[in-house]
Amino acid sequence: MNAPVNLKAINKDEFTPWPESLAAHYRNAGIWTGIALGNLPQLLAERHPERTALVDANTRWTYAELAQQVDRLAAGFLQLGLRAGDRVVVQLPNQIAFFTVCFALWRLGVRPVMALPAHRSAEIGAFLQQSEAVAYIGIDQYNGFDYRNLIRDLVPKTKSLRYVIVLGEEQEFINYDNLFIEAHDLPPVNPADVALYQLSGGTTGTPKLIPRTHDDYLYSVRASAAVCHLDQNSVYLCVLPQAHNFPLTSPGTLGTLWAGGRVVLADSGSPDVAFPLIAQEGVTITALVPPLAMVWLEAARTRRAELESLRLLQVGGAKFSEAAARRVRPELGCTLQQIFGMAEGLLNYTRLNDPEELIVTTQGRPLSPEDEVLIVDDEDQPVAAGEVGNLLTRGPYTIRGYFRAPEHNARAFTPDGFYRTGDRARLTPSGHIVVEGRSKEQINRGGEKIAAEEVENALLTHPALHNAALVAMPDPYLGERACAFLVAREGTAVPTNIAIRKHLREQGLADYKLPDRCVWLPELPRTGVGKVDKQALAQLAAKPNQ
Ligand code: OOB
Repeated sequence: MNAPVNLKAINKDEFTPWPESLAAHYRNAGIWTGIALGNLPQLLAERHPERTALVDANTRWTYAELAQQVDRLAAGFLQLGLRAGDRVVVQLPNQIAFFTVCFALWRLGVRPVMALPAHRSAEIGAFLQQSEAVAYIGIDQYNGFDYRNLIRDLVPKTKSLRYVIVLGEEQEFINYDNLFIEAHDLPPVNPADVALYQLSGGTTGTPKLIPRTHDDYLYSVRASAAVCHLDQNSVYLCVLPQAHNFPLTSPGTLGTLWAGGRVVLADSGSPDVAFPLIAQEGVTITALVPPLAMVWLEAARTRRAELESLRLLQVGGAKFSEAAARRVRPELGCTLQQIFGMAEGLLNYTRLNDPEELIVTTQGRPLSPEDEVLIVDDEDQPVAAGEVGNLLTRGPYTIRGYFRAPEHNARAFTPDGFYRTGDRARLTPSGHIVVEGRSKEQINRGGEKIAAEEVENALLTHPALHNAALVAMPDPYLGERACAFLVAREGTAVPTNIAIRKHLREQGLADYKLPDRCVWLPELPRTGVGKVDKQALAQLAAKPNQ
């Protein structure tokens, strides 16, 4: 297929490689196959050209059509000026174009940064800056939001940006449809090199980019497809934002394509949209975050007949309560699979034939026999078997470092390459993981991750604020919501909560990061060493509104 490429010719500033002996082992054992992601459409089209690969609201494409369109767009990207190693921020809703774009970029060795439609100028600006992106690919409007305005404001602030490509009405930007030209041969891409950047849920002021290689990403996709028994008859419904690692790789859309199945894209997970699609397309598998799964359980009371074809419901991204998990099989008539994963790598799945008790009480076990999982105390010493501790991991698809973040990397990884997940967990005798909480300063709002520091920094730009701390408060529907504790500057009028939210929006923060509740205090509680006492604040936040 491809001429051999020099595996050593990788720019090591771009990511922290696995130790060479381990990389050799992964290659020899066939874990890393040496297939670049951009070659998948051609490879799959050779296997089953006429089968339907992708379906969205407007279009149905066979594998042959996908391969052809990807080749034509790749030629267009090349003619435009995109080159291997370039980085491109991609922000597209659940439509086929996302796959055409990503595969075409991968075909050239160009690396997409996987932004979500919910991101606003603060996030997109940070991704563009950090990645020194040469291009942004977005849509004209979606869900009442005009992405051209977002990028228009960022163009003058982003020196590296040369191309803005827009689906739909392009205005002064480059029209996406016009980029498709006659396909031609393209040089091979190094499969050991970075393919894309996923986004970290974050704990710090700026979101971190997660470099994933072709080899490691495809391994996680292939192994996930196998764990979920995907085959040509699988029909995967994607309702979560498709650039997120869960619906993209676990096994998600890419896993379904790998297995030769059919991917159905929807732009909403509401039962009114998703249930008729399940019935029409004969959907066999889908993935939800816990709050959405709760909505489906309620809707299924009267609409179960529409779910007839559904075999597997995956739930992950945040902890699914045991009580809700127990309802899935009897009320939806399908198998539940809990999945505990992270964009940095490690994926844990309950297996389809696990005893029901393990499926409803654990978050699964590691995908790969090569995954290493440790539960340690705060001194990195192993805890006694079955005890709760900090979860560390390393393996063939877990990163060894974030993109250009040496100081953060020194904290986020152990000297021997384990990633500190920031999750607190315990192991069952069967090796399944039960997530018991978190040590990282992050709020998990129904699967959407909020880095406390990022929001605190944005809050502190308000002229009336002296201090701010963001903590999680328990919520029956989302699991957690964000509560901001605020201290007003002396002598200033205390702003209204609406004014605070407006200020954060003006800072360009995505809506899901805005605090659900603001509490004003004369000062923030401190720990013995003088740090803000977030535990005390979390306890305060857990009390009902006074
Ligand atoms: C997935 O990825 P991220 O990067 O958005 O978030 C990762 C974090 C984990 O470290 C953990 O704190 C939390 O999300 N999490 C869960 C969980 N699944 C994820 N916490 C409790 N129970 C679960 N089942 O969220 C993600 C990536 C790939 C597949 C699935 C989820």
